Amino acid sequence: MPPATKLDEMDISTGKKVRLHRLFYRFGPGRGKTLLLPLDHGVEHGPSDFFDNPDSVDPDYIFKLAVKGKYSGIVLHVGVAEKYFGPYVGRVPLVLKINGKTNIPSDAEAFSALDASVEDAVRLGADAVGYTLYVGSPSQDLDFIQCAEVRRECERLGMPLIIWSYPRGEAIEKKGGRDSLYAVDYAARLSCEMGADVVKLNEPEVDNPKKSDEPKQYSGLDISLEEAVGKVVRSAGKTLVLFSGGSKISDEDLLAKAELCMNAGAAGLIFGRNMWQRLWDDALEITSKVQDLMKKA
Ligand code: FBP
Repeated sequence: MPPATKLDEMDISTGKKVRLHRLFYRFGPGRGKTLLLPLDHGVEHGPSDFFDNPDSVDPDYIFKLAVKGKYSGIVLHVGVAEKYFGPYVGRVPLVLKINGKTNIPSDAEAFSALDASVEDAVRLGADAVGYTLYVGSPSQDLDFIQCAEVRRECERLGMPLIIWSYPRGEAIEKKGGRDSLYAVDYAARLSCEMGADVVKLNEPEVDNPKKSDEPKQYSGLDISLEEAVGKVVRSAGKTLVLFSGGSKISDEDLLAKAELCMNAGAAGLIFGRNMWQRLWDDALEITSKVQDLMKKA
């Protein structure tokens, strides 16, 4: 597998480098790897995600986990950042998620509207902004325009842009599904084309049933999961790739996923529900195991 892109190889402004340095070297596993703890689920899924571990409804609890677990950063929407970040300044970096949507309507025309700005991120002392781009959605034209405005603001203010690159909508379902290699590979490449410094992807599936409209280059592929993950990392080019955890899975499966992604060239992991849906001691234990394997990768 190709070595992951290093910060020094990225042609980015000094402001972006300073901030990415905190996320990839100063906090968390370091040595160019990042481990982020997202808490944007109150927007994306609503409070139902907090039922498994009732303590997790309190953002202060997630902050304590982020600090004690030595995460590289915590990902929040503006309201939670404004109300809870103060006591934790300097103890864990902030990534401000600046767009979002609820899961109440269907994903057919998925579009994530801005609820904050890059200037809010600067004001709050964030080290990056997060932006969700719905790849292949009928609303992607609007999304491209909104994303381009955010990118320009990021350039102006020296703020790294992390794109959550999510294939969504009926068209992608016909062409293999949102987690197919075709979809995730496209999402990886698109994030680079759109100017992301970092992209967050879901792990591609390699054993999903073939769909009739799937492009032939992908329907004929017979590759392992590790090769598929390596392929999407290459498609992202100099955009650093993070993989997400998804819904809660066993310790064994989560560690295997983390190891496979890191070995395939990922620059990091963004694991939310798999961490804070576990009770405190279990969450710290799995965090430390993930950190150990990231340090070795
Ligand atoms: P998880 O590790 O909990 O999956 O969090 C990563 C993340 O990208 C969150 O930032 C976001 O809220 C969530 O996944 C979206 O998940 P889904 O695609 O299942 O709606």
